Amino acid sequence: MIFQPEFETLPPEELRSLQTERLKKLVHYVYERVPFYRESFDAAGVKPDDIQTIEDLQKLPFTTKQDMRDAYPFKMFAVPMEDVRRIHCSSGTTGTATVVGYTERDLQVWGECFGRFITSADCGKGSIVQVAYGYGLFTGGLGAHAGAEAVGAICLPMSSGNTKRQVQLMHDFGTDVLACTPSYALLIADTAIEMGYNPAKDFKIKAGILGAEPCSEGMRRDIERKLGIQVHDIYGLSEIMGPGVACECECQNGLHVCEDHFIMEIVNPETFEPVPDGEWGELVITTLSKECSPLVRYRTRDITRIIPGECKCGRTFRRIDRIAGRTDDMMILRGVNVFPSQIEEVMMSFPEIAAQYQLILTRRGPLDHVELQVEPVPDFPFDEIRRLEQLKRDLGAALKSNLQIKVDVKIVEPKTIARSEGKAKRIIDLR
Ligand code: DLL
Repeated sequence: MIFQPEFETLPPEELRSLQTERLKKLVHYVYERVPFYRESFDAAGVKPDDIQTIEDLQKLPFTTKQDMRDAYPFKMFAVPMEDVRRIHCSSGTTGTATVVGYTERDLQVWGECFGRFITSADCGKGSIVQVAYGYGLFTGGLGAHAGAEAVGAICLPMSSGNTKRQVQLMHDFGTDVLACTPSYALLIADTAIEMGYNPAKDFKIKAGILGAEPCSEGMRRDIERKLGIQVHDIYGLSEIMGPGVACECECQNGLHVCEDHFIMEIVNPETFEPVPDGEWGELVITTLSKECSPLVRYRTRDITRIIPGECKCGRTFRRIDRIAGRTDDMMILRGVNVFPSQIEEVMMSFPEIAAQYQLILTRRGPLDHVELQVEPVPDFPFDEIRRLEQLKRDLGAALKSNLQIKVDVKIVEPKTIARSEGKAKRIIDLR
């Protein structure tokens, strides 16, 4: 099912011309209203009228997270405060928070974007959407909530936490779709099983709209099997719109970007030159319809690629691949670049290993040292030392042959790695 076919299935040339018109308006809009953009365009020697095509976008400088921090709190707002209806901001754990404002229209567009994703999970009026993303300054909860309302579904605003209650209501109310992080979905599934349920059989639930953190194919299949659902990977970031930027359709073959509202570019993260479709690089996003906090060429630091070709579902919005990781999370182990998600993928090919892990980074002399802590699945005989040692050796060997990295594997007792109700903390950096 498609929520807004008039946009989602626009022929590619019409979509490009819609983007071009919106882009031309946007550059005037930000130049006139946001001093940061006036200064950065002037410094680059570009006037709004120089932007006539999508390719002209490359004449403009990038916007970075630091630029947003420098504008703290409201200097990037393009509307007067009386037109702002909501403010969200990042947690600010790694520096000054980035602040994003929403007008009434921004909130409406956000709901419509998320509504498209609920519809692609074959839910709508009458469906129960259990929102187990955190509510608050984090965009997950309220973004999913707005999506449920936009399609006329029944919203169950659980927020994160209270896991047994999540399970109970999911069962008793007959939830159709769960919206939360993949690691929390797994915790909900495991908790349901511990409570004596077989959610795949006993529960009505059929879909999960899971995102905000990387999730390997192996972990996705684990969640799908345990809950008996189809998982749709959803991507977004608070600087742009929270969860409303891109989502997988029923084909599960890449995430359709809401291209009527965003222009995406993929650039080489070192040279910042555009890369051809199909090649991996950093995702850069320009917002086309945001009124309060528009952004031009925002460097997301997320690594993905454009998947060439059409999707069978009929949507014409182009797709990005599942996010491999953030440039900030990339580890360089003896010269080999690796993302935690790649380690997860290898790990998840072992049925004896549970989908919970942590990477502990330390320094040994001049070299980085990585310890991968994993848990066996609950029915693994943890006291059989020889089987445990064998599993450890096999996983170490698989990581070496697949990723060319040497990682110290430590198998810890089941249920000792901290579970997450929001985004899982995979890396503990003690360097
Ligand atoms: O995580 C917004 C969101 C909420 C997205 C709910 C999806 C669902 P931030 O907290 O600002 O916003 O974190 C954004 O999380 O730059 C990525 O690095 C990462 N991320 C988000 N979605 C995915 C995903 C929300 N599907 C940062 N796969 C982004 C991998 C993701 N990483």
